[in-house]
Parts: sequence; C-alpha cells; structure tokens
Amino acid sequence: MKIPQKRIHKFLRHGKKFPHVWCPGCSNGIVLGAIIRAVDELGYEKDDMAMVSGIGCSSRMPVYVDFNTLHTLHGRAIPFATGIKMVKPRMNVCVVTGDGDSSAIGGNHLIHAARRNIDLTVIVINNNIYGMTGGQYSPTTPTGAIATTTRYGNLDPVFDICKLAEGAGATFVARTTAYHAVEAQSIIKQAFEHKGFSIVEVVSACPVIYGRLNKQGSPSDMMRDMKKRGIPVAAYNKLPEEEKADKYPRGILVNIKKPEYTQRYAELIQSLQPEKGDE
Ligand SMILES: Cc1ncc(C[n+]2csc(CCOP(=O)(O)OP(=O)(O)O)c2C)c(N)n1
Ligand code: SF4
Repeated sequence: MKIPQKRIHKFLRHGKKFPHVWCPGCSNGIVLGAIIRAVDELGYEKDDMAMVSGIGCSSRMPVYVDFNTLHTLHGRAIPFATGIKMVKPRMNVCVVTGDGDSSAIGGNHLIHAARRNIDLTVIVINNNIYGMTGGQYSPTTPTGAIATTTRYGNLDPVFDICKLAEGAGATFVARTTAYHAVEAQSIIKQAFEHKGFSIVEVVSACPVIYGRLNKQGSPSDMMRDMKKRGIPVAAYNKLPEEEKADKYPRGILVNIKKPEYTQRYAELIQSLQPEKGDE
C-alpha cells in the first residue's frame, strides 16, 4: 500500500539532511513549518522557490528544504538573494535570517534592499540573541537583558526591525510570533504574494541560551510570553502609552504599492534597445 505523502514532507530533504541541529523547544521549526505551508498553499513548485540564508541557527533552514537553496556568509544573504532575483526575476526568492544576521552584520544590506523595493521576502527569526555562537547580544537584545557579552545587563537601546525596514522604504512590513503559527503562515503567504520588498519579523524563542540566561522558564513559558505581549496592531494602537511598554504590535504594519526594482531594471534595458533602423 502506498503511504500518502504528508504535504509538509514534499518540501523537506528527508533522508538527506535530518535530523536537524535545532535544540528542543527552539522556534525555528515552527517558522519552517509556517513557510512551507505558505508555499504549498500558494501552489509554488519547488523549483520556483529559492531560499537564501547567511549563518546562524535560524540561517540553517535552507539546508532542510528541497528548494533552490544558498547557505552563504554571515550577514550576506540579501546580496546573494538580490543576485538571484536580478537574473531570474520570476523566481520567488526568500531570505531566512536571524536578528544578528539581518540587523547587525547584515544591517546595511537590509536597508538598501528595502530602499530599492526589490521583490524579496525577508523572514527575520528574532530570538533576541546570537544563538549559534553561544549567546552574544544582538541589536534586538532587550536593554537590561543578560547575554554572554552583557553579563551585568545590556546597556544598548533596541532596534525595532519593523520600524527600521519601514523607514528604509520596505513596502510590506509585518510582525508575528512563533506562538501565533497560523497567523505566521498567513502573513508569510501575503508577503510572498507582495510585489516588492517584504519583511516579516517572527518573534521567536531560544530557550536554551537566551531563555536560560534570562530565567525565562520553559519553552512553553516563553511561548506564553509571546501570547501575552504580542498584541494585534489595531488593539495595540488603542492602548494607553504606559501599557504599551512591555508589549509589541503584531500583524501587517505596512502594505503599500511602489514600482518594483527588477521591473524597473527590465524597463530601463528595454528603453535602451536600438530602434529598428538605428546604426
Ligand atoms: C563574518 C562572520 N562573523 C561572525 C561569524 C560568527 N557567527 C556565526 S552565526 C553568528 C550569530 C548568529 O546570530 P543570529 O543571526 O541572531 O542567528 P541565531 O543563531 O540566533 O538564529 C555569528 C556572530 C561568522 N560566521 N562570520
Ligand atoms: S541555540 Fe537557541 S536558537 Fe539555536 S537551536 Fe538552540 S534554542 Fe534554537
């Protein structure tokens, strides 16, 4: 008897790259599930998809999916993804990145891709720390939090990745959490459909490093925290200022139309073609 293939298995490199490296309780697997369900719902073929990453626990994701994949250099996923999109504009190109990969070493690439409005979807798995290298602080580590490089509490103010992307010109900006997995799937799907630069921040848990250093409890305690603090954007905007302090808006924060970069590039090339009869 033929065993029906689970749709999630269609997109994974089963028998080749598993078991995965992620710790029990890590949110990365939830985000992977949300991405491939979104791809499946959109009816994309595996070969229509390219997933690109830098280096980090989250950035290991392309290893596990049976798309066109590139696992590149720390912070440099967006330039590689830009290259793919420029050469193959019809391909659906997504970048999976960590908060360190995207907003520290890769921060410059993020803002310029957003500024150009190139049709990439960037999924930032924000676990507030450098997980892979043992817990150094990142630009999203909360002020006062403990990391291996901020043993007495982080002094730095925090980057809001969504505001950063919006300020740089991103035309689709959203935030969700690993707790809200169904919402994450729907938002990622909409981001893939958006024509232009889209970014989805998925607030995530690293229970083994960030969670332990900051006494956050079990992985399920960290999920409950996302449930409590991630507030739908319309409800968040109505909260009194003092109640906003320990909460964050989730949902689609920006969704506007602007000319897309590869389209403009193709039009420019077209406009430079010699007219019939020109020397
Ligand atoms: C040029 C360079 N600098 C530093 C590193 C070391 N390094 C690898 S992953 C990483 C941080 C990963 O953190 P993040 O992007 O937040 O992902 P996470 O592991 O938390 O998912 C660092 C500093 C590297 N591989 N290359
Ligand atoms: S170290 Fe943290 S981010 Fe990395 S796999 Fe483990 S739980 Fe996930």
